[in-house]
Amino acid sequence: MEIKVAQKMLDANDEMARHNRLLFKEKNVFVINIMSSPGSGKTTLLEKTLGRIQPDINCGIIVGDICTKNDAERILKTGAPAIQINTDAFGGECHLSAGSIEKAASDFNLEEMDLLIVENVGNLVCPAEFDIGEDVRVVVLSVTEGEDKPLKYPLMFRESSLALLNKIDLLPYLDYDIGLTKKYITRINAEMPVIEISSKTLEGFDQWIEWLKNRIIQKK
Ligand SMILES: Nc1nc2c(ncn2[C@@H]2O[C@H](COP(=O)(O)OP(=O)(O)O)[C@@H](O)[C@H]2O)c(=O)[nH]1
Ligand SMILES: [Mg+2]
Repeated sequence: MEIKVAQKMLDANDEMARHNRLLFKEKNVFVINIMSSPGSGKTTLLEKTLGRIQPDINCGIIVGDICTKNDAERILKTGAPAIQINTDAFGGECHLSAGSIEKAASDFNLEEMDLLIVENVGNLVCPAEFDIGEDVRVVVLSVTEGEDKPLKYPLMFRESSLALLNKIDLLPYLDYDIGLTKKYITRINAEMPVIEISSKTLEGFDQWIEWLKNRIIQKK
């Protein structure tokens, strides 16, 4: 009985994700779903990325956390409109659902938007299970998390179009084998590009921004 209820929830989410995808296509908005464990640097990445692509690209940001408006407040300082979803109101869910994205997106002027970036709830498991109607998924993994996370949490790496290896400025202080991480990522998703970045020093950002702009152009 419980399995049936869970299946119903997933079906309803898929239906809403289809609706979102059609809406975003009609409005010509490119949508990225950014996922990672808490603290890997998603919000910092967004702050620095927005600094590089605005005002050429009109952006909107949806951020998900169980509690607090901290991330939306950080994003608003970049000048981009930001909406915070707190899943506390839905029992503290560990992911954003297609329904919550539909509701948040209705507060934006999608006609004037080129790029909608969703920072999902920090978690390497649940967000990968829920389609929100995005065009691409980007997984962020920081070098302080250990090399083996792609093997332990394969779904997120299998379902993503790009992996960003963040915090490479910290490599001199760590026993971390970046080659091994890349080997594990390739084992899970052989086609996926991996870009090494630092959201602190902006190393690797040229490559990341180029990837992003190319994907936006491809949709138009
Ligand atoms: N050294 C270093 N610290 C970073 C980098 N990116 C983020 N951080 C720090 O990591 C912590 C968590 O970052 P945050 O963006 O809030 O992560 P989120 O939970 O994934 O959104 C903060 O203290 C950031 O300053 C990076 O590239 N290098
Ligand atoms: Mg954050």
